[in-house]
Amino acid sequence: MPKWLSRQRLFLLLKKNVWLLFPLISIVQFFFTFGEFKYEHIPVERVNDYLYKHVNPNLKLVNTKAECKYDDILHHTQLTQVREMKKMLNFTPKGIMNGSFAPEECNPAMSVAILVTYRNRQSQLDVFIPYIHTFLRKQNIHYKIYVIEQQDDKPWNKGLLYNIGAKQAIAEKFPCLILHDVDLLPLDHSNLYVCLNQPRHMSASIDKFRFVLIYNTLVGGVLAITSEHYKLLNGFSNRFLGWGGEDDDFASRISANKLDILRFPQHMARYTMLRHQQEPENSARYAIMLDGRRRAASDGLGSVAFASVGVRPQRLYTLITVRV
Ligand code: NGS
Repeated sequence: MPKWLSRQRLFLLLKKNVWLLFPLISIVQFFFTFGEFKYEHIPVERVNDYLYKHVNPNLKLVNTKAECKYDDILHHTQLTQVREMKKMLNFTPKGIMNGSFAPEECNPAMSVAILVTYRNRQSQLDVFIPYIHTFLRKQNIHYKIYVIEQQDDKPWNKGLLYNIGAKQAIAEKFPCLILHDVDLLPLDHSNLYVCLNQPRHMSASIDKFRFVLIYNTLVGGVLAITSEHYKLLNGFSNRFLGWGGEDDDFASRISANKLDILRFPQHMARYTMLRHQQEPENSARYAIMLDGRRRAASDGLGSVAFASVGVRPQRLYTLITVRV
């Protein structure tokens, strides 16, 4: 260190100018995470080659209508501003029944079940539901929203809730599942809510993390996966009780089955996260993850256990109540 910049001087300089610390920390942080901005993704021009074009056979298509188009949506990147978000909450539920919607002007090429795991966050659900309907109704897809609510005071079991939601959506013949946190809102119109022919991590760029992908195998937040792949992986482990780890365990199932994790470019994958209190952390999560691969065949979609499950269709979503 040069003489004129002794440790004491540096300390005094910072002490006098505490405000300097904030830009300094941001600059250092920016350079440390810079590489992560450029995560690997499929170019928007190639998305069409990856689309998993399957509709729910229960959806009645009309011969006289043309197939819906998706190119314009994919190429029309448009960021939702905070002031527009308020407008999106003020909507009329035209065309929505039991949480399901299909476009009228054309025949959708893709059907998607959106699975939202939930407990005790009414204020977030009140924002999420109108917002996501307003967002999705412009996407030319057939979709249905399921809210899977854990209705007891036992530790949060997100993996089990996803398995129960997936079973219901698969029984209703949905070919594609989007696993969705209730606190995440997509910001860019071009983030098409569909499956690709490999699992897609959709929430790669969240404002809470300054739009940086925090690690490459992250699949938590919002993930699109075909029902066939979900079954192949035997879904989620049912053994993660409390916050954390179940998504990382799912990522290891993805790689054990030699599937990829695809992503859209950063600007398309932007989300905002609603503030909330986290479920208590699962201190055993790292230990459970250790024998993840050995357990995968016996712990998952094929072995869900619960005290009771109820399915209650409502106008804006189908509620699946679970007591574990
Ligand atoms: C990791 C957790 C994941 C979680 C991710 C992001 O540390 O379950 O953070 O969490 N893994 C473990 O704890 C092993 S977030 O800040 O978005 O809630 O999804």
